[in-house]
Amino acid sequence: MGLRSFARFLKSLIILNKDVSTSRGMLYPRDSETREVRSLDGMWNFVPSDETNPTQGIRDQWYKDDLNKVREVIGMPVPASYNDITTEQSLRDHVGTVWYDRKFFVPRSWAKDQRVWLRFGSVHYEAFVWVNGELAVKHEMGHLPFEAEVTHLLKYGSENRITVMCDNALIQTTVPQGKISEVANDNGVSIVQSYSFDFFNYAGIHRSVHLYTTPKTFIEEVEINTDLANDNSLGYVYYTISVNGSAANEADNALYARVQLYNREGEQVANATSDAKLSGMLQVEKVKPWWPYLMHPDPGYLYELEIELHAANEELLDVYRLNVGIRTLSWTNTTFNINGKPVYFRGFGRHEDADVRGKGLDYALLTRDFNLLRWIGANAYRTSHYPYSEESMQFADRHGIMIIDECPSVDTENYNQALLGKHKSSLEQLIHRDRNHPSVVMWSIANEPRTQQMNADTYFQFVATFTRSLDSTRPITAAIAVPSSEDKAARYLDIVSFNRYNAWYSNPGRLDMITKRVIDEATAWHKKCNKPVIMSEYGADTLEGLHLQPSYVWSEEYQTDLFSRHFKAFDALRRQKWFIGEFVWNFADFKTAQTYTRVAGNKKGVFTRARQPKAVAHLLRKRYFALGREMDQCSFPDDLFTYIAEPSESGKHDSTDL
Ligand code: BDP
Repeated sequence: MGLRSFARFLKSLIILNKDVSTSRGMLYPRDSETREVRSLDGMWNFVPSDETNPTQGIRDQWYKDDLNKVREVIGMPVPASYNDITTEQSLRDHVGTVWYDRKFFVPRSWAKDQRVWLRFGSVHYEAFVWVNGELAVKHEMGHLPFEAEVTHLLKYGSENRITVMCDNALIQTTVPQGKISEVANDNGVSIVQSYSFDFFNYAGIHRSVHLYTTPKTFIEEVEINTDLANDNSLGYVYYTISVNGSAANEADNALYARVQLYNREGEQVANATSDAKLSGMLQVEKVKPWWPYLMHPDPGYLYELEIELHAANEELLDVYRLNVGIRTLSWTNTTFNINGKPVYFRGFGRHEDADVRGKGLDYALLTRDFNLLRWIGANAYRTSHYPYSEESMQFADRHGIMIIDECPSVDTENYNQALLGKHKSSLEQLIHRDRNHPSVVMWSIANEPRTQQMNADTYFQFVATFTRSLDSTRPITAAIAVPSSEDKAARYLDIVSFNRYNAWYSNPGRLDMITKRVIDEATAWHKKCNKPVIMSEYGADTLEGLHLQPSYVWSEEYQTDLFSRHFKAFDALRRQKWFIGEFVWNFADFKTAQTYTRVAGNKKGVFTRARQPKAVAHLLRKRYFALGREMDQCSFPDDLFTYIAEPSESGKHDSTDL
């Protein structure tokens, strides 16, 4: 790129910096005295488009009537990815648009004095939604919610139809990026989606669909910030409320909010009346701060905030409740602190992934996963490589699991203006959705971006500055795999995370080439950036049940030995103080695109895809609890150590040796 075109590139980035549209509303749907919520989850009708004619349904207006009148439909569960539900390869690998529809009734009572909203937890990747044949909303970006008011589109006291067109195509200006090409096959040509990221491009209506009502004038946004004082015995909850509705616009009708905070026992611990701008502060005596799991005997403490919106004449307009955890975050160039106490992350990279349902929300799986996180003594995970469900964020709040919240930018390359706009939009939507979760302690702005490339410097400067402008209360990181000597982006981060597969992708089988390399690379990052450092990925593919002694790649023994060599490096690094966390890749085995390096997917899980432990899980559990005890004096679970033999006086070997 010449100097002039580089200047042009820079200028266009600056212009685009102002160009990101801002999310509105989308509070998690909850019922209350003034709101009703109805789920549209269940069985929908489904039909894929022809891959060679993806826009046919739009041209032929399939949304104007029932889908089963235009094509033969099949049943499709919502929420779920559609890919693995049938036995057809053509649907598993389908590229382009698919259509869903279903009918539902809206009660007559909903016609009176209120608004109705239609909300999707996520549709991957792009969605068009019609209600009774009229366009209700369009949205681009997987893994993030969107909604629209549908009051005027509904038929009250009668049957309605909702139609969704979902497009899974990824190109160079989508987040994440992909490529679509036509390739010759035995019968002609086929459309092929390719992508460099290492997880299956599951698609469909991945999370719940809700209809919900609000009053005409209602609480549209709530923003919470918290603080602690006096040795953490006094808590502060700062709130800002935004209202949507005509009553808010009448000059003589100054609205106000009555805000009450309840503890876990349901007792009121603070209350306040807002100022005219609908903001204010609650002060909590003898506060119970939100602490991560194992950092405190009562982790994940949540209060309930009840917000009542009133008109000047005292009339109660709207009620909304949400959970609040009171905690502080701070960071330096060597530490990351919660409530003033340094944190050491013991975590995982993960995926939303399961047999049959793909990336579809599943409460049973979510509950099992959190039980496993607690069992193994982890205190954190990164939402690699996209935002996880809102329900999972609520679980993390309640269990005290710290979240590094990642936007869907993965393997970012070929930097261009359109991409930057969407990348920033993904962060805007993510931060808007997750800013009130105490579990969210860091934003990850990308995974393994190609930060050695031309323009990576300017591009990530913009992304980081934009992210900070939306939330300055949390540090920013990115998981980088480029060597520190070649990277151009880490200097814009607050905390440097790096991914490295010693003795796997580099020097496979060489367990003797791990410990020093990990120490050297972490040290190089700290020397270069003078920031806290995390190892955000390390691991080895491991076929459950494969045992080979001496350990050999793909065996359970190899995964165990490889982890142990990393632990040694982490312990040497911990002594340096600026090394603040270790994240295994991956929590569980997961599906990927088909390649000869993957056996039915990526097998780097500590747990199998069915969420059962591999041998290494027992080792990792001992380490994570040992770290918890060393740093935060947590107690050990009764079954952490298996009885082997009476310890002899000379060779005493028990849990205290850890
Ligand atoms: C890392 C990626 C992750 C992959 C992992 C692997 O961040 O998405 O799954 O490698 O290859 O580079 O297992």
